[in-house]
Amino acid sequence: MTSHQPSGEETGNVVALCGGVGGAKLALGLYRVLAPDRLTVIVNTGDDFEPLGLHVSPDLDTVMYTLAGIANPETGWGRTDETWSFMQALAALGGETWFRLGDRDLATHVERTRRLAAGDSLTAITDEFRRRLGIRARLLPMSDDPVRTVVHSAQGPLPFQHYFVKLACAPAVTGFEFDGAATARPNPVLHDAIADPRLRAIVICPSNPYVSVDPMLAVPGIFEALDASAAPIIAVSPIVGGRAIKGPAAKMMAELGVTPTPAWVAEHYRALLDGFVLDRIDADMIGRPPVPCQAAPTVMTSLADREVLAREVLRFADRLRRHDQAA
Ligand code: FO1
Repeated sequence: MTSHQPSGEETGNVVALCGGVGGAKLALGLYRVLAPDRLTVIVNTGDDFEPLGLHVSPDLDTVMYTLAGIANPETGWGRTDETWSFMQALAALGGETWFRLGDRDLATHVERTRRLAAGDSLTAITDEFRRRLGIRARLLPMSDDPVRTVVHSAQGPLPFQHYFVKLACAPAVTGFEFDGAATARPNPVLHDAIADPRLRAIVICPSNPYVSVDPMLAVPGIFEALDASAAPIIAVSPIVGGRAIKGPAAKMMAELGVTPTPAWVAEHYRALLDGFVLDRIDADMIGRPPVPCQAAPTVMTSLADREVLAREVLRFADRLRRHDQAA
């Protein structure tokens, strides 16, 4: 197990908005280059669902396990050194096993479900889990209220995990809906984190714009809080060379009649952005998005790649702020 600790050389507070596996890589880079307790990660909970009566928060757990150094390196989700006795026993009984819960991972869902039933908030439970796992960053579910992403598709409306895992993203998408978002309240400490006058940057991680970032922006008050922040807001493109680094983002774009390019992603976030980071292989597109752009190595294979990108994003934020102050 690689234990991750903040190294302390980068100063200032940073807020990151993040979905699952792809975004968690940059969140880890930021975590490692910043001083302890400087990073706040706001995480999508639109993917949450209740298989087998358990409350599973896939993106929260992916970020939590990643920062704790216990993420499964092969899948990116779930825990390392996992065993599958529970799933095997469940299969033998004819139970539903398309969504695979490992034995160690199960403990997270059982304890979360128990505490939610006892009246604790998802924020309080997540905070205790991260503290017990030794994580010195704040992990904030976007809301304590239930929001559920529904994928509209050629097969009709599908709950997110049904589309993503059970059907392996095969149905062509026609749109998205975030059930519950309209009446959901933002995480109770999110506003203070974003309004922090010492905030160095707000980073939209290279997550899926449609199903990881849009559910967060659909919660009333989150877009407005971001928009009002004095800190530079920078998004990192999840599209590199016309393909998604991870997951179905490019496939979804094509099905919705959009050419998957970094420029489209920048345009999608345009109302919020101060800067946009695209991969070096897309450097010829600099100037196309209507915001200042920076080319950087965005494909994060190694731990060093995550740190390099995190530093590049912070330097870019600093340049944008200086430019803003000089203007
Ligand atoms: N993704 C899969 O593709 N198959 C699984 O069986 C699966 C199980 C699973 C269990 C716990 C968890 O926290 C995540 C899990 N994921 C699984 C990943 C997850 O559903 C998706 O990666 C995200 O929702 C998309 O960000």
